[in-house]
Amino acid sequence: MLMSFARTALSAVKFPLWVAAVAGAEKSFRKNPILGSPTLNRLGLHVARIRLAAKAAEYRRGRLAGLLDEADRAAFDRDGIVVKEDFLPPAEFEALTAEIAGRDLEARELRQGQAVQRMIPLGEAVLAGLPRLRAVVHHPVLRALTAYAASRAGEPVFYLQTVLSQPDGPDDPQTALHSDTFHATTKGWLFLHDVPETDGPFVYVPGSHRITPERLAWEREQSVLASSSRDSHHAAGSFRIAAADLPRLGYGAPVKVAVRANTLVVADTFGFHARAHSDRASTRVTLHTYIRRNPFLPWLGLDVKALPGLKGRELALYLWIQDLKLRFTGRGAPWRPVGKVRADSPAHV
Ligand SMILES: O=C(O)CCC(=O)C(=O)O
Ligand SMILES: [Fe+2]
Repeated sequence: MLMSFARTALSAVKFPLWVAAVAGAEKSFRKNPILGSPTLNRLGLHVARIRLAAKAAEYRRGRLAGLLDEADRAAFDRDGIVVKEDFLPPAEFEALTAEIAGRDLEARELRQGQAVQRMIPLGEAVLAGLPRLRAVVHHPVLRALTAYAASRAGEPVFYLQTVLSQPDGPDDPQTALHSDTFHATTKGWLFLHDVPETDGPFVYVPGSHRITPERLAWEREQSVLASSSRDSHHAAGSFRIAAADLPRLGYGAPVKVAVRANTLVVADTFGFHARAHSDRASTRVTLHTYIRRNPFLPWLGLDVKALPGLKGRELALYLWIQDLKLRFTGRGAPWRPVGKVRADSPAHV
């Protein structure tokens, strides 16, 4: 009785937050009972959010288009992904990899199935000691591409990302084809060495960033069922899809983006993508970037995260909050600090 009263009282407090979240980037069908409501989604809540966010993204991209090379823009609009080989001049790329090699840097690790992801956050203090890397982080072509792909002019997050994959073991959830969220958003990688098809490259379904009537019908079906899905990622709003269902949505087959060192890949991860299963033990080191912000706002800038004091600290702030949460509630903070390590060292968790 007391418990049920406490639950009702808590829901009353949370209710306005759930409603407010509908107007933001919140995507979990399980955590937010409004977003997860089968009735509201049958009535079209999820599909309305997709449509509205897509309209807003199209409008914002229109205003960012001038920043980009015309060929890159056309490739992105068509495919949802841009692959730029030989991104840096060879001498600059060599100097970049030499700068990173042998450096011990403060890292975190997360195990997901047979894969371990390492993150070396690149805040201003770390970048001050890595001038070559700092120059890439501020590279105008990389900035323009990620901004256009994300349909945002805001400050991206950067970290050195290492993916350590094993061929056996429970499945890494990233190897299932999925869309990260319901709106345009970007992830980018500058590959610091070759990643052949056998070593767990990025996989993308070209054109799946575009909404087709069939995609919307599929999204509606998923949204009605998502809150009770047994797949926690699906329920959290990163919809999984079987490759066999892609043609029904008007999309082609997934493509493995095997790359040579010094290739930049920028994708809209509303489009379906995955990390290919690695056929052998492999270590994939990249400069990784992403931008995620409120998908409905029409303006490009006005990003609180670009304010002095917050600029470049989004990731540090996120990790700090996660650590606090772990300390006080015993939950959260899946990213374990592992001290200062080399980007290509073996896993610690
Ligand atoms: O690491 C990859 O190749 C893709 C992983 C992924 O799905 C993601 O980062 O959203
Ligand atoms: Fe993803």
